[in-house]
Amino acid sequence: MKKPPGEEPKDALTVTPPQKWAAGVPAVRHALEYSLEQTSPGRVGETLLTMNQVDGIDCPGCAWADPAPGKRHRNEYCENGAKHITDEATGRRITADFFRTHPVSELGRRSDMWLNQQGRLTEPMVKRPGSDTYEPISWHDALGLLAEELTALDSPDEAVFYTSGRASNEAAFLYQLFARAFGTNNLPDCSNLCHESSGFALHETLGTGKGTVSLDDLHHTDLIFLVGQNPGSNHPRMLSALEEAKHNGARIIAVNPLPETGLRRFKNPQKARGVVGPGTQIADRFLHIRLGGDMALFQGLNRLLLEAEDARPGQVLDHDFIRTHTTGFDEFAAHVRAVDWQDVAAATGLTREEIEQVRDEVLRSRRVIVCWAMGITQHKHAVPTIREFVNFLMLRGNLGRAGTGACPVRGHSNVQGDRTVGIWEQMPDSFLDALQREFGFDPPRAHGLDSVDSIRAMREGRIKVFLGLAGNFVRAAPDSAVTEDALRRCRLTAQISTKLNRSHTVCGDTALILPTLGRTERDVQADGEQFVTVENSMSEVHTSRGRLRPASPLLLSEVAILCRLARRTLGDRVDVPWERFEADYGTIRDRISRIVPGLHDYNRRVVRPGGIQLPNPVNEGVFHTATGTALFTRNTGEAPGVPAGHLLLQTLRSHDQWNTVPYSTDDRYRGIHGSRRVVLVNPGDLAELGLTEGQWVDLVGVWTDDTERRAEGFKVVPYPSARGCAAAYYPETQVLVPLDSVAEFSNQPASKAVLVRLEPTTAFT
Ligand SMILES: Nc1nc2c(c(=O)[nH]1)N[C@H]1C(S)=C(S)[C@@H](COP(=O)(O)OP(=O)(O)OC[C@H]3O[C@@H](n4cnc5c(=O)[nH]c(N)nc54)[C@H](O)[C@@H]3O)O[C@H]1N2
Ligand SMILES: Nc1nc2c(c(=O)[nH]1)N[C@H]1C(S)=C(S)[C@@H](COP(=O)(O)OP(=O)(O)OC[C@H]3O[C@@H](n4cnc5c(=O)[nH]c(N)nc54)[C@H](O)[C@@H]3O)O[C@H]1N2
Ligand SMILES: [Mo]
Repeated sequence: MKKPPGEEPKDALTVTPPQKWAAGVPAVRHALEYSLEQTSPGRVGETLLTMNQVDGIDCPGCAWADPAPGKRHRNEYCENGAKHITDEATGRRITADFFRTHPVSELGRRSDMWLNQQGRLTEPMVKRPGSDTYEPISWHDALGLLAEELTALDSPDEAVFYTSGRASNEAAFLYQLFARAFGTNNLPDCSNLCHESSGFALHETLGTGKGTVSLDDLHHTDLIFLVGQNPGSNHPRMLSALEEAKHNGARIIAVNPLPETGLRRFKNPQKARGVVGPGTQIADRFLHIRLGGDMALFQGLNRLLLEAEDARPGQVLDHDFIRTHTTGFDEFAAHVRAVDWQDVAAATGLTREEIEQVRDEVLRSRRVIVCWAMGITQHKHAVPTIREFVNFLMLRGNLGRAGTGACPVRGHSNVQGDRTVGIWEQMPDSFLDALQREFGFDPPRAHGLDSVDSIRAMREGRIKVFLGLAGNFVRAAPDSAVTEDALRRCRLTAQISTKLNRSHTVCGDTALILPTLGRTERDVQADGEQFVTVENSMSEVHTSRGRLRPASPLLLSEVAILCRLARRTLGDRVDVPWERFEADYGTIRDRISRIVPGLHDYNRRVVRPGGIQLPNPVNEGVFHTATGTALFTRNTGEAPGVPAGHLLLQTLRSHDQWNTVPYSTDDRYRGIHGSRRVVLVNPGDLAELGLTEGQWVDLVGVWTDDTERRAEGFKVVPYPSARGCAAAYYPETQVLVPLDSVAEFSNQPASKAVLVRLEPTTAFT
């Protein structure tokens, strides 16, 4: 038998029962082990102790908010945050020699994990047309080459500028300024793949794309829904907030096809009871829902609430809120009253009694919060589902009051800030007008390409240059074969990166690696040491200051790279002081403060402990919608069907990875050790499909086109996932997600609902 493809070390799967509680002492031990493997004890201490402290480094992991300045722990980080930061602060280095001995074609056969493990990128590299090897190039020549390719385009719209949510506000602002001054709105970002559906639905119904909940709201509420989210692995510090909420009397309802460990019990390593005691039970109620069943669940719940109002008129709904702040109630109510219970049962896999019990919890709660993440946004009907959450919240006035609201839990540490400062292919005219006033050029008005449309355009040869600011576009995007082919059609692909990844191995005719400083590193420019600023999931903007010596003297900061590139490309075509911006990031923030509402007086306010809280109009009763009110909506859309012989597959994260970058082959909480090539299937489905535990299978995608999408060599693991619903890790399964399988309205890949067949493997013969 051949070894499974793309996996190092060799498959050595062991499966243990899923863990019953999250975090606790082992989490801290795992974090330190990983850290010490990567770098020295001194560097570990230096980074970890300033992490998420006032004037320290903002964790480059998730976007969860920090407690108020006086309430932070000495160690204000989680196991995974510690891993992310030491992954960047690693002592390992990639030099020009490395690329001499590893041609691009060979790197392309390595696993994502192996590529990341090689260490930090240290100098600019170029792969020339016809060559299979990266060779060193000076910064001057690298940026000159990129500028030349950009200026040679027939139209600025033949370039795309991708951003991943690690980029600071300063870098992101300059990036969009450069793209728009150059003449295009082609600014796809990771948000297109992440919370685009949330942004769309919230904008439409509430007039803002952001969540309305603060940490304080979460701490003091009566009922929290955790829908489509795995906080134990992906937002571990959220567990501390949930624990506090529980200690204050809140109840929690988790809705998930998987009984995730972090939803069960949390042992807080920062507290004595977490180290020695049984920890805190997180979810009081668990709804074992089918993939894509959430809209039906909330419609059923909304129907029950309307009927409760019929039974006790004036006592269930918040008529005052509905009258003063909303439109569309009657149409919505008529629609939801007609919801069919059989449809709800089929879509959710839940019984009516279970939903009635949830209704009773809701009726007992004066304050309710709904939290959600990728389990909601990455579905075909994501936008209507989130609109239904909004309907649900508004029925009882759970919006704009303390302890209530909508909480899309963001992924990347600054994904929200990047949007605030202009990374979006469809920024509103008010922003573009402000840009025009400030810098005197006329920004393009036509909407640009998002991530999925960028791939389509590349595939059709309409895009010639791809530039990535952070991230790993090739692995983050769906339909690997299609996306890789699309990228290879470009004349030039260039990546501003800290670590090696797959996107460096899928090259246009020419390819550039532009290595940059990470957040952990000291950033010294002409006017002295600089800091950057970022915005978390709760709209708090604060500083992040790195302390470590840069991984290489040849690294430039993202800001410096962008300023130099802009000067080389645009010359004096626009009146932007790029050199000043590079020397003193405060001058960038001055400009932002005049363009972005809420960031006025940016430099002075952001350095105060805790930073700036951006206002959320919803919490002031203001709705920037077409009607000036919040909207009730009527939502339709069938839950994804699962024909006999098939499974619906969700592609998700393990406990030990950061998005496209696996750190190990373990997923401790789910009891998976030694391999990521596993598919988790309900035991009942296994029996029905005639499959056995431990069997090797290929996952074969089923879509409306005739393209075969096959992910080879996965081991079957029986797992308590909802019936008909399987799970496997992203990005290994990226090859299965069809480019055209997207959420309606938001154009976000539906990577949590991929129809597959499981076939005996062809990989090892
Ligand atoms: N350690 C770590 N932290 C991270 C990341 C990471 O990779 N590693 N990534 C960051 C980023 S960018 C993001 S966006 C977030 C992602 O955070 P999550 O959204 O928690 O990430 P996923 O692993 O995609 O998990 C999706 C969860 O939704 C559930 N789910 C899937 N489909 C459905 C459904 O139809 N209905 C319901 N109710 N549940 C469903 C899955 O079972 C799973 O528990 O995490 C951020 N934090
Ligand atoms: N099938 C499937 N696909 C998905 C998802 C899914 O659940 N399933 N999730 C989607 C989601 S939610 C997201 S957010 C995207 C993630 O998509 P991306 O944000 O594009 O991917 P990451 O894996 O976070 O990018 C990691 C790379 O970023 C670079 N990097 C790290 N830090 C820095 C820095 O400070 N500066 C610079 N310049 N570079 C840096 C490193 O080179 C590293 O290799 O993937 C999406 N794709
Ligand atoms: Mo994300």
